[in-house]
Amino acid sequence: MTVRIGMIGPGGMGQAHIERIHTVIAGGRVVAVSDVDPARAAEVAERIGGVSHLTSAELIASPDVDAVMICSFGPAHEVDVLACIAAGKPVFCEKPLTPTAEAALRIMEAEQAVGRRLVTVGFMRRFDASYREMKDLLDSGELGETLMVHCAHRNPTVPEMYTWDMAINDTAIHEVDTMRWLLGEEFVSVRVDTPKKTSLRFPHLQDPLVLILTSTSGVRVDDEIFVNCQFGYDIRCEAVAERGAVSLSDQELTSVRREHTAGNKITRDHNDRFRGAFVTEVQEWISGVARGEHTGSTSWDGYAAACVCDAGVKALTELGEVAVEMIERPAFYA
Ligand code: ISE
Repeated sequence: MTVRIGMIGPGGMGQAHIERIHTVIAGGRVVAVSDVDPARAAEVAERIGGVSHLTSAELIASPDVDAVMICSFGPAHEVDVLACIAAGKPVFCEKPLTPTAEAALRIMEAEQAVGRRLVTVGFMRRFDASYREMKDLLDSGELGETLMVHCAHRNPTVPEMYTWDMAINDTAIHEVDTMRWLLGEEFVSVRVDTPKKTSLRFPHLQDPLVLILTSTSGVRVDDEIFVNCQFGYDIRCEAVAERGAVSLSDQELTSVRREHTAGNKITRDHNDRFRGAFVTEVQEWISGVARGEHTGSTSWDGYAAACVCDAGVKALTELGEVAVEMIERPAFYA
């Protein structure tokens, strides 16, 4: 069976997904697209030999679409995810599921009302080979209890439309989700430290910043977010446990020695760094849809990450430690 996918918002991320679905991933095909810019939808549809719809509602309702991928701007996600749930269609929604926890709660309620897990959230780091190896080692218990995790998330630059809160709810949200998954725990509080600002980008941003997260068992995670670091897309993570420490390895497989230097390349962006993770993530989703099974992160994961980010955004404006407010996990998402 070929899963016929409708894509909403085929911008940079969406087109990268189309490319991998049509070249390296098996069992799916993007057959329809819609976009706020109808000219872009028409252009992408023509390129892939698909259909362009004038609205996302029309695409979701189409009998020729089995499952939907949402790659539009975060604030536009809720209405389309709810329409997919109402239509009973599996939906892969890029992160963030919604920009606020309140909106994610509405999605969870709708999904529970239909009684079937339909929503997968695009948290691709869970599919990255190095993070998976790190998790296997920590879960094995060989190193004892995890005590601290040091993370860094550096982007070369961001555009001017990147608002001050996005450092947390668009960028740090990756570590929030990955650390929840790695530790198997929720976070109870967030603090944001604000170091000296870089002079190399827009003054409206607090860049860099450091998030300090505390988990239910007291594990301390520090996360440096530096979105104008200039030199590359640099993702670092080291978990420190009672009997050892484990970190992500270098991002490129080879190291070159020449002209009195030795080193490896640093990736340029998330598509470059997480290429393999994206392929595994989307392949597992398509194969799951074909088998009628849910795979990947759930709406609960989208909600829980949004709760932590809401607290982080508050901590950035209020300074000091902010408690994470979260409902109890419904049995439906156990
Ligand atoms: C972007 O939306 C992503 O998801 C990237 O992975 C992240 O590095 C970047 O900061 C975000 O803006």
